[in-house]
Amino acid sequence: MLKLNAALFALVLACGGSLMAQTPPMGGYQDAAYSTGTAYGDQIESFVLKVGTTTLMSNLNTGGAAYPYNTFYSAITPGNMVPGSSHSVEVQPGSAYSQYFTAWIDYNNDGDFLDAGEQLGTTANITHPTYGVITFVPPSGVGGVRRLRVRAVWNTAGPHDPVVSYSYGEAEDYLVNLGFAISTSSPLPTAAQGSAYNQNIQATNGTLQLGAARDGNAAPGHHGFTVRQQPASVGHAHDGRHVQLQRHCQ
Ligand SMILES: [Ca+2]
Ligand SMILES: [Ca+2]
Repeated sequence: MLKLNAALFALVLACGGSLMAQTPPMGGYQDAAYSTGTAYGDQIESFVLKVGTTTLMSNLNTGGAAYPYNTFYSAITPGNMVPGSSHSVEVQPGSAYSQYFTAWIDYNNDGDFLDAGEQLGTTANITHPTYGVITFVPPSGVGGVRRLRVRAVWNTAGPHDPVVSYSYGEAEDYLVNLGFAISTSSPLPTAAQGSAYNQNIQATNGTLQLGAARDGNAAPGHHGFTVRQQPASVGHAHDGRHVQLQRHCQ
């Protein structure tokens, strides 16, 4: 096992098997409440998350969700953020009414958006079709999948509270990935008996845990890994590390 950072991800490699990234369960968040919500068109029309000018994830033209006016888009693949780099949450209000926006990320993964640094920022009153832009830099050393929330509030300047009830508006939650980004192909190729090969894995953050499955043969050393960590930032512009994994199947 090679620890790069806090234990939030587990990467499991099996001889001839597949490569998986496991994340902790994400749930238990108190909803962002509204009394009237989207009934008159106060809504988040479109959401985009960018690093620099590159779009990491987007959810466009969603209109306004019905009661309770908040939606957790858990099926959308989390955008792979780059800790230490400038990102932006960009949100467009519906055409009916202008909106103020505030966004958060639960960096410490404790089920709320109240800790220091978790409020990413707030916007002025934004009128369709303009996007409100909240720029922020996610900290290094977080690692893992995290909940992002953005909410629109009519006629009340931010920063807003992440959960208390406002009259008009809409909230949307997403998952974002502050863990390592795996640049290798998945599943791993199958090594022949007695052979070895190198597998390069790029980790931008978080923890890399390497384990060998024994596929029926419990003899010690039947499957083994040799892990070599190369210097940081080899061939890459961001703060990633290179880990070279050499797998032996005997
Ligand atoms: Ca919406
Ligand atoms: Ca928190």
